[in-house]
Order: sequence, then structure tokens, then C-alpha cells
Amino acid sequence: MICLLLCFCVAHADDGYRLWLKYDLLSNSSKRSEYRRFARFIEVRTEPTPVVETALAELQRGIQGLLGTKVGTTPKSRGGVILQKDGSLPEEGYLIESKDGNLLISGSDDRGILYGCFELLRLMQTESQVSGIKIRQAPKIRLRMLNHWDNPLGTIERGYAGASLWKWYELPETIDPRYRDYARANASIGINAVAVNNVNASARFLTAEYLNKVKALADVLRPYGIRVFLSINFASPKILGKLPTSDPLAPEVRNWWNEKVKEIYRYIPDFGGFLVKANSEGEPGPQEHGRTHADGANMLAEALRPFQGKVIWRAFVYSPDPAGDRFKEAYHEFKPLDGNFDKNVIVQVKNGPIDFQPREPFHPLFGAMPKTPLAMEFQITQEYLGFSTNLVYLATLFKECLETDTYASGKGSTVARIIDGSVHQYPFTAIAGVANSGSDRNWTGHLMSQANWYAFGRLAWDHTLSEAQIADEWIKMTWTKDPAAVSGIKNILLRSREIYVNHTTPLGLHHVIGQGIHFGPEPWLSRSARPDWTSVYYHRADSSGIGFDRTISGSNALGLYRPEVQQQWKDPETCDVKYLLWFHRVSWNKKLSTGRLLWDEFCMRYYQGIEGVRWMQDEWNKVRPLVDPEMHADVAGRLAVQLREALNWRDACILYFQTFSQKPVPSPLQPPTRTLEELKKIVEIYQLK
Ligand code: BDP
Repeated sequence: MICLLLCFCVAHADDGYRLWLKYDLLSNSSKRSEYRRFARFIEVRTEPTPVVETALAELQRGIQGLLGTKVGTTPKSRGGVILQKDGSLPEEGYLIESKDGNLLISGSDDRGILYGCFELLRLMQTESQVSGIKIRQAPKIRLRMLNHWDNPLGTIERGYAGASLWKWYELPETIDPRYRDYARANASIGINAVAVNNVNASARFLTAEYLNKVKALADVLRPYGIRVFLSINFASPKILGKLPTSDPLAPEVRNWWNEKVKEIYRYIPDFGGFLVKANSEGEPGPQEHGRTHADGANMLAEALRPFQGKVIWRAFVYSPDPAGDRFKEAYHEFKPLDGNFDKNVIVQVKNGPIDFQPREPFHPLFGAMPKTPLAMEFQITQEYLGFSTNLVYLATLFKECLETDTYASGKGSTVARIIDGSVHQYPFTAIAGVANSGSDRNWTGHLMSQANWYAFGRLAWDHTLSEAQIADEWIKMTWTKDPAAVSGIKNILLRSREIYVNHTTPLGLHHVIGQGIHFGPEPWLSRSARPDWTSVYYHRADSSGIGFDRTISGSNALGLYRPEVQQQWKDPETCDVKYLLWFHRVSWNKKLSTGRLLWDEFCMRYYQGIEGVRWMQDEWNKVRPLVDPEMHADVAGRLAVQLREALNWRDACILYFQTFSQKPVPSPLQPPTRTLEELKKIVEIYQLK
């Protein structure tokens, strides 16, 4: 009876809460015995600081779960894990090696030990070889950060997985245990910094009341090696300090920031610094006082300098110029300032020149600011990639950008090597991801979106990892170790982004989303508060063709890249079709390198996208017997939603652009059975208040 009850309890369905840190008993008994050989004890041969205590606790928890045996800390002569420091290793680095019958995890510092422990757990979770190993690792980028766009009232800007994790009204007295689980997840993938609030920042985070709350969060995150940053409102001296101005060169304003920073460090002695969105989309900034981004950033840098704090200044700026090209604006505002920023300023640049589209060419600032450390900003939350109902594995998007060559300092100057500092010898390096986690029980809404959080962390640590390897690890830790299922799910992940691009914005089409909510198609959008918030600004379709001419005969945004890059994209004949409409205006009748006419190829891609979603559904059905049933059902449901939404995208775009091309959907494709008016109505519903 007891046994039956026990089985019943153990067999409960999973809900995704444990992410990739499940630590369930390994079913492979030979692996269990291999690992037991070094799991008889864990000895800590260094000062037991809070971070080292975390490492120890996590290792004990993991080993107990995976092997089913408790592991104590009384040293024996052999058969244990030894945690120790080795100052010769690079910062945050570790070395794991078998020695004299023990497994040594040496860390350069506390964090190195923590990351080494998580690496060992990952090896065990994925049933990898551990005996005889020697693994030496160090992060390629120093600041590996999540940016939460979380608001004080608990909503998340562009968050699709529930409310904010941070319960501001309950803090600092009540500490939700979830904060710790969040910290564990991050530490396990090497994330070491978190900006907790929205870049469209409320000044209230700088009040004593809120600093007390932020301190409580910082205290939870610290033992996991994570530092806290705050997004600030540039007009805070005026809003909070009641000063007549927030001019960065005004002595009273500088003084206000100096005092504020001192106050913050009294609450949070290891405070990371400020993340700043200024003079962008209506946010205040130095320009309204006739000052530059550098003036603004340097004022904050001065206040933070005594505490080694950093200013992360965002380059996401674009002024509304109907005749201009938004693609070029950040470059024009920032390039002339190269060399003018203080040493503790990092300029954070989105991966592409417009705004987190399903596919963008890399931002032309990468490679153009040799004297200013540039941080990468990726968006993990799927603002433009179907929210949390579409399956899109973003490691492919991240890698595509990171591996593109900027030619800034000759061949091989990839975006990854710009941001890891190796091309320009940046003194400090950083990468940020806009978080996709929220209060949903499974953290990310779509269970497959957990992979995007995981992949961001892994690539931030080591951008040379392949998207396939990361997927492999994540699937084995999250879903199953069955080889056929692993390969089936991996295939889905690896193809998912291209499928999404095809059923939404193929051939370099971009920014034709529903206004405001950024969901669903609205290619007909022609009026908005700003021209560059419409769709027609980007696709420029008419009866003669479609696409934004960014060559020398158009806006010449292409001219912002090095000649070698221009060479790849400047000729519509040879430009990779995936970027075609980003740079060229192309006639509907133009024969492409694929052998098809533009209009035919355009239609074909949308239909391929639909086939892709159906294929994902079929592949997903195949793995049903091999994974948790509730989690399977959840993803299956979302795939069905994705198919419905993909059909909306296809029909809306084909019917709308057909009004210009005046050409039939090529056979053997079956033309949409709905009318454009019907599609417009569906999309209208998304926009209703
Ligand atoms: C845009 C988002 C907006 C953000 C902005 C940003 O729609 O909500 O505030 O990016 O990055 O894509 O600042």
C-alpha cells in the first residue's frame, strides 16, 4: 500500500517549474555507478563564503537527486569532490580534473567554483563521461546580464509569461522563495548580473523605499554570484530631487547623482550600476539640455566610479524623420562619440539596426566603435517572434548575428569577437538579454522558450558553443535522454526560427507587425504617431515592387558597413535572399538566384512556413510517448495556435501584397480562401483595447 502511494506521488506530471535543473534519478545504472565513484563526500578546501556554500548545497542537492544518495562533507582518502581555489585561473574560470581518486573542482574565485559545480552537474545530467576528465573553462564575456523590463505595478513590458517575478509591494519583508529558484537557474548558466526594472524606468526605484526592496532582492541573488543593476530615469534629479533641471553638466545635478549613488551603495555594497535608455521613444535624456549621450553617460560614470560601478548606456535611439532611414540613426548619433565615453561606460547595442526582428543584419555599430566597449543586447522575450504561443529557438538567431563578420579589423572580426573584446581590446565586456521569465508556473509561458533563456546564458558564457550542442544539453536536462526523442526535438528547435521567418517575414521583409502590440501581421499599417512605426515605411510596396533600397541609390545605410560587408549585400543578384528586402527594392517579376520570380518565391516561402509548422506538429507527436504527458500536451496546444496564427500571417501578407503585384498565387499552391477584409478584421481584434 505504502509502495503504491509512493509510486502515485512520484508519478505526478511535470509542470516545467524545475526548468533544466530537475536532478531526477538517473535511469542509466552504469552511469550512476560511474558517478558514485567520486560522490562519497564533498570537501570544501577554501573559505566557505556564501557563494561557496551555494556551490556545495547545489552539488549535494544535485548528486542526491541524480544518484539517489546523500553526500556528506566528511573527507575520506578518495572518492569525493574537492572544491578549492586556484588563483592562476582566469576570473570566474574553473578546472575540473580527476586526481588521486578524487574529482577536483578548482575555481579562480568563488564564482569559478560555483560554475564548476554546475558544469559537473550538467555533465551528470546529460550522462556525459566524467571519469578521467579535464575541463578548463572561463567566460569569454565578463558581464553576462539579464535585463528585466519589469514595471513597479507588476506588469512586464513585452512580457508574455505572466506578471513580474518581483513582488514590490511585498518586499522587503516577504521574500518569495521563487527569487532563489530564479537565481539558481541563472547561476547554473553563468549569468552574473540582472537589471531588475524596465528601461522605460520609473524614478521610484531610486527612492529610499524602493532601494530597500531592491536591496532585499540583491541579498537573495548575491550568494548565487549575481549583481543587481537598476534602470534609471534620466530626469530623476528633477522628478525626485525637485531640481529645476536634469542637465548633466549642471553642478547641482551632478551632485544629486553623486549623493544618490553613495546612498545606493549603502544599501547594496556590490551594486552593479545603471542601465540607461535616454532620448529614445520619449524617455528623457541629455539631448533636451543640448548635451550629448557622452555628457549624460559620463556624469553617471563619475558618480559610480569610486565604487567600480558601470554605466550601461543604450544605443537604441531613432528620431522620427519621414525622409530618413531609421536603420542609420543610432550609428549617426553614436559613431562620432567614439572615444568620448568614460572608462566605466559601456554602450549597449541591439543585435540589429531596427528592433529585434525575426531576422536582421547585424547592427552597423558593431565594429565601428573601437574605443568604446560595446555590449550586445539580444531579446529573449519573443516580442516580434510570436510572444509565447510560437515555438522559436533563438540560439540560431543569436549565433547568426554573433558569427557574422564585421571585417572591422580584417577577416574574422566577427560580432562575437567585437563584443568579447578581442578585436578592439575592450577593457570590459558585456552581453545582455531581455528576459522572458515571469510569474507563470513554467517561467516562460511556452515551455520551449525556456531553451532561449538557457541558450542565452550558455552563449554569453561561450559564444563558440553551437546551437545544436546547447539544444542537446537542454533537451536532455529538460525533456528526455532517449536518443530518438532528443534528436527529434533538436531538429524541431534547430529549424524553428527559419520556419517562423518564412511564415511571417520571408526574404528580408521586416517590421510589418500589428501596431502597438507587435503581434500578428499588419502590413497595411500606413498611419501612426510616427512614420517609422508604420509598416509601409519598411516594405515600400507598390505595383512596381517591394523592399527598402538601402544601397547607394537609396538611403545608403549599406554604406555604414565595411566594404567587404557591402560587397556581400550590395548587388541584388548576389545578396543572400534572406536579406534581400532589407537592402533592395525588387520588382515583383525579378528572377531571383533561387530560380523563381520574386512574387512566386515570396508566396512559396509563406507556404513553406505553414508546412514547417505542420512538420513541427508531426515531429512533436512522434515524441509523445517519450516525454512528460502534461508538458507534451502544453506544447502541442501551442503548436496548434501557432498554425492558426501562421495561416493568418500567410493569408494577410499574400492577399495584401497581391493588391500590388496583381499576380496569382503560383500553382500548385492553393490560394487563400479568406478575403483581405476578413484578415483585416481578425488583426483588428488584436488591436482593440
Ligand atoms: C521596443 C519595444 C519597447 C521597448 C523598446 C526598447 O517595443 O517596448 O521599450 O524596444 O528597447 O522594441 O527600449
